[in-house]
Amino acid sequence: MVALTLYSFYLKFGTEVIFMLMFPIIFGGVDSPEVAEVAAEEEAGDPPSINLGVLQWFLKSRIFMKIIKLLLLFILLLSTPLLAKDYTKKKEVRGFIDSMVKHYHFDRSELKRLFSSVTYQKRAHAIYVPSLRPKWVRPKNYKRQGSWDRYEGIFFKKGKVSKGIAYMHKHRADLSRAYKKYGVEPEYITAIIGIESHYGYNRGKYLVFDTLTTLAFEPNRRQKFFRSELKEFLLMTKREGVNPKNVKGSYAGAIGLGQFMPSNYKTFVVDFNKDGYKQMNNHTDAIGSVAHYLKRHHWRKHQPVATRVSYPGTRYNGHKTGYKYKYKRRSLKNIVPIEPFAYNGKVRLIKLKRTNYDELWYGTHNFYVITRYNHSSYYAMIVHQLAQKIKAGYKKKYGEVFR
Ligand SMILES: [Ca+2]
Repeated sequence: MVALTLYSFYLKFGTEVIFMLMFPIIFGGVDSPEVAEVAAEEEAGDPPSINLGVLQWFLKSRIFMKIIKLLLLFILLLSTPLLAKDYTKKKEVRGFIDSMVKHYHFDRSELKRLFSSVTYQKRAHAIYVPSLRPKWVRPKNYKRQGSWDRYEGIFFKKGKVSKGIAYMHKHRADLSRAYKKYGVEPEYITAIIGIESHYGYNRGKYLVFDTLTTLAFEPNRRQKFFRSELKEFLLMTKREGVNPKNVKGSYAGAIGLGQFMPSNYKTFVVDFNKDGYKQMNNHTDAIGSVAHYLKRHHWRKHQPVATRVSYPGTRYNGHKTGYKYKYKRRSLKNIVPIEPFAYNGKVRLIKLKRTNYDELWYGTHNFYVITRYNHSSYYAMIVHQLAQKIKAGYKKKYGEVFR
C-alpha cells in the first residue's frame, strides 16, 4: 500500500522529490535517539494485553519500522536506474561515441552502455550556469571581510599545517626523491597536495564520468573544453585499465591527491613508484607528479617564491597587481621588502585585500609557476604561505628540514 502510494507519487513528481522524502527514513532519520528510546522501552516491556494496544505496540515496534525501511529501500533500488539519464538519446553524444570508436578504437556497445546511464550532476553544471545556483542569502550576523581574509580562513582551517607536517614526515622518502629528481622543495609539494585534497582526505566523491558527461553535453560555455576532457578521461581509463565508472573526483572532474584534470594526466602524471600504473590516488605517484608538473613549468630550485613588502599608505592603488604583470625591482619606488630578499629577477606585485588595509607582496618566477597549477594569485599565495608554515613547523618538531 505504502509502496503503491509512493510509486504513484514518484510517477507524478519524479524521483528527486521521492528521494528527498525517503532519505531521512531510510538512512536513519526515524531512528532518532528519542524514537530509539521509545522503541527500546516498548521492546523491554510486555505488550499491552487489549487488542488495540497490540496494534499500537506493533506500529511503534522496531519490527514495523524495519518492514517500512525495507519496503522503502526496495522502491529506492527500483527507481535508481530511473534517476540516471540516457545520454545516448542526444545526437551529439552519438556523434562523440562514433568519433571515439573511429579514432581510438573504443568498443561501441561498451560506450553506449556507459552513456545510457549517467546521473546528471547539477552542482557541476551550476558552476558554469549561474541561474542553476541557489540564491545566496546574507547570514544575519554576516561580517564584511577583505577577500584575502575570507580566502585564508577557508584554507587555513582544519589543522592544515599540523596535518601537513605529519604528511611531510610520513612521505619524506618520496618527497626527498622527488626533490632530487625535479628540484621542487618538499614543503611546496606537500602544500599543493594539502590544498588540493587535504592530504588525500578529500579527493572528491563525484563520479568523474558523470560529471564530465554533464559538462560536455548540457548547455554551458565550456562544453568544448569538457568534451575534450571527457575524451582524455576515457583514453586515460583505457590506458590505465580502470573502469570509467569507478573513478571519483571533485565536482568539476579533477582527480586524485593533486586534483589533475584528465588532460593533464598523460603529460604530467608519472609512475613514481614504478608499478606500471600512473595513479593520482597513490601517494608516491602523486608526489612525483606534482613535482614533475612544476618542473615542466620551469620551477627553479633554491629560488624564493614570495616576500612581503611595505608601501606608503594602507590601500595599494599603484602599479597593476597580479601574477600577469612583472616589474624590475628598481622601477618600484617606495616598495621595500620587509625582510632581506636575495632575488634579482623581475617581480610581480601581489595585493591581498584585508578588511582594513592591503597587504603587498613580491611574487617571483616560482610564484608564477605555482599559478600554472591554478590560475590565481590567491591560490599561489596560499600554497606559498602553507609551505612556509609547514617548513617552520617541521623544523621545530624534527630539527632540520630534509632535502
Ligand atoms: Ca604507479
